[in-house]
Amino acid sequence: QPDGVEPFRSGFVALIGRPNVGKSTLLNQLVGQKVAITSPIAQTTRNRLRAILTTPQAQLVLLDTPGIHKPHHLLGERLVKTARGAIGEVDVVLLLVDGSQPAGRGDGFIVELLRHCRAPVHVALNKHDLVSPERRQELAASYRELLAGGGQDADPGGPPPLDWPLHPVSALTGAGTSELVQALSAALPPGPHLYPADAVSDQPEQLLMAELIREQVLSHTREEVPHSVAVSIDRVVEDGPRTAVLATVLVERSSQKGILIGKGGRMLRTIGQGARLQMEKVFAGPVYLELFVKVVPGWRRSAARLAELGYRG
Ligand code: GDP
Ligand code: K
Ligand code: MG
Repeated sequence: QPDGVEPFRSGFVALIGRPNVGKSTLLNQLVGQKVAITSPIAQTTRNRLRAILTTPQAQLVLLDTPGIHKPHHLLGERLVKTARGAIGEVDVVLLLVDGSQPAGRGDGFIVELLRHCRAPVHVALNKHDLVSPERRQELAASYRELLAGGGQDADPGGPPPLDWPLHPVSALTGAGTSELVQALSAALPPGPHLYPADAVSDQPEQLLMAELIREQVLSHTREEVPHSVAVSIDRVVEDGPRTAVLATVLVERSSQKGILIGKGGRMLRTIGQGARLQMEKVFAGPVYLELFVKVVPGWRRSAARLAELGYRG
C-alpha cells in the first residue's frame, strides 16, 4: 500500500427507517436503476433486498429493509424481524428519516433501537426537495436535538448524546446523495469487491418481475386490496428477443378478485400494461405478459405460503 493512497473499501449498509420515509426510492437513486418498488403505501417492501453500488473508491452493499412498525399478523412480524436482523450484521447503519417533517416520537423509537448497535450510524434527512431553504435549519435542529437527548429539558441522568452525522438528501432528485455515498464509503472497512462491479442487485429476475406487477396493483387499487396481494411468476419463456411471462396475482377474498379484474377485465389490463412497460424498461426488450387472478384464503397467515412466495423469515 503506497503512502497517501486510500485503500478500496467494501461492506454492508443497512437502510433503516419508518415506513414511507423513502428507503426504496433512495436505493433506486443510488444504484441508478429500479431495483426496489416504491409507493405511497406503507409496507410496500416485503423482501430483504441487496442493492449494490460500486464507485472507484468503494463497493456498498445496501440492504433495503421493510419499515419498522408494530406488527399485526405473521407477515407483519416477519417484516420487523427482517429489519431488526439487518442491524446486527452490517458495517454501517443508514437511518433514513422524513426530513420534511420535524423529528417525532416514531423517530425516537428507532433511535433507541439503534443506540447500542455496534456499527456507526449515519442519518439521512430525506425529502429535502419539499423543504424551503428557510426551514432547513429548523428541521435539522429538531433531529440534532433528538440525538442529543431532548435538548434543554434533557434528563441529566439520561443516556449520553449521540454524535451521528446528519446528511440532507432528496432520494427523488438525487440532491446530496453523492456526499452521502462518500461519507458511507469512508465508514466501511478496507476490503475487496464482494460482487461484480456491474451488479446492481442480488435479486433474481423473477422476484423483480413479481414486484413490478405488485407495484402496479398498489398504484391502481384502493385500501382493501394492496396488503392482501402476492404475485407468483408461473413461467418465463425467452422467445427470440421477446420475453413471455405468465403470472398469477393471489388475493385473499373473491371480492378482491372482482376489483382486480374490473369491469370487462379493464383493471387487470391496466395493471398488466403498466407492469409490462416497467419490465421492458428494466429488462431492455419487448415483454409479453399474461396475468391471472386467484383467490387463496389466508395466504398471509400461512408460513408455507410465505416461504413459497419468497418472504424469507
Ligand atoms: P419506503 O417505504 O421507506 O421504502 O418509502 P418509498 O421509497 O416507497 O417512498 C414512499 C413515498 O415517498 C413514495 O411516494 C416516494 O415517491 C416518496 N419519496 C421518497 N423519497 C422522496 C423524496 O426525496 N422527495 C419526495 N418529495 N418524495 C419522496
Ligand atoms: K412505501
Ligand atoms: Mg420500501
